[in-house]
Amino acid sequence: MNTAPLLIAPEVAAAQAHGQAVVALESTIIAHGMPWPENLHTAQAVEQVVREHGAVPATIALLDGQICIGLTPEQLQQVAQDPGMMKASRRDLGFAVAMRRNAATTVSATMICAHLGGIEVFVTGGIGGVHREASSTFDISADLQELARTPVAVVCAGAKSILDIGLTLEYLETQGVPVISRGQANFAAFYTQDSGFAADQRIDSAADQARLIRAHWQLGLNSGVVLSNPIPDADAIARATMDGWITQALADARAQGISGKASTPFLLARIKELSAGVSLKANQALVLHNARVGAELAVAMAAQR
Ligand code: PSU
Ligand code: MN
Repeated sequence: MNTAPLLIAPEVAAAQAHGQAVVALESTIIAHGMPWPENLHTAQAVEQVVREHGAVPATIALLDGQICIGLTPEQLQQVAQDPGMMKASRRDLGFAVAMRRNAATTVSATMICAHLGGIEVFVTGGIGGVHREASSTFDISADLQELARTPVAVVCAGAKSILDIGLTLEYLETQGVPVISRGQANFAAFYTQDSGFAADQRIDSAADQARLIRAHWQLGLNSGVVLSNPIPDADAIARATMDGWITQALADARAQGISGKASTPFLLARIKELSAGVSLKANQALVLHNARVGAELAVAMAAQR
């Protein structure tokens, strides 16, 4: 029985009642991953792309402690503009609900809320993962544990290249999380197409992706599934160029003592500065691409139900 304080938007509820495809979208990328006003424009464009490909978007955030599954245009703008939005992962949800806070949801929290709301497909930019130097900092994103325990398919452009992608994939393997790649055999690396590491399987067709995910869950393997979708060629940044900016941003973070949940937002913002905005453009392009692929997957999953 579900007693969570869920507020499912009428359009989302109607789609679910009719067995139509719904795609969950996260809000940390809006509140903490991109600057105003590009964050709002991107969030609006992502919802639009989901619609154009036959699914209903459900952007997820907490407003006054209520878990909103699907936001009005005004609420979307609030998430993009309110400097007081918390960044909520799994451990923060109870606090935000109890204290009636406004909170943006990370991949982990969005997976939880999507699952509570009966949504199977979720689109983000890039999942969190094992940070470089995690052996000393212990910084491993809560996204990975969530993927291990919550049955939602997460469409992403791989893991953010600020991370140790090899270790991130090892962690997902240990936790039994399938990592599917579309368009290429290798796992994607956010700003760049190729991480240099192989995914478990390459599956290009949405129908086949949907069948794999369904089979995984029908076996009672109640974990998430990662669908890696590389950034489009035209917007991809060369790995060598990227590596320079990442190295600099990581050094700056260390010098300024940035750690914990501030890490990822700091690094994304710093890389945007170092790249004179090129990385932000890439981030926008990859999330729009993920929106299309996620909508296609959700449509295929709905058709097979
Ligand atoms: N994808 C993006 N930008 C982001 C994120 C994903 O393009 O800002 C967010 C997601 O919410 C993800 C979070 O869960 O970054 C990872 O944060 P951390 O490393 O603190 O777990
Ligand atoms: Mn972290």
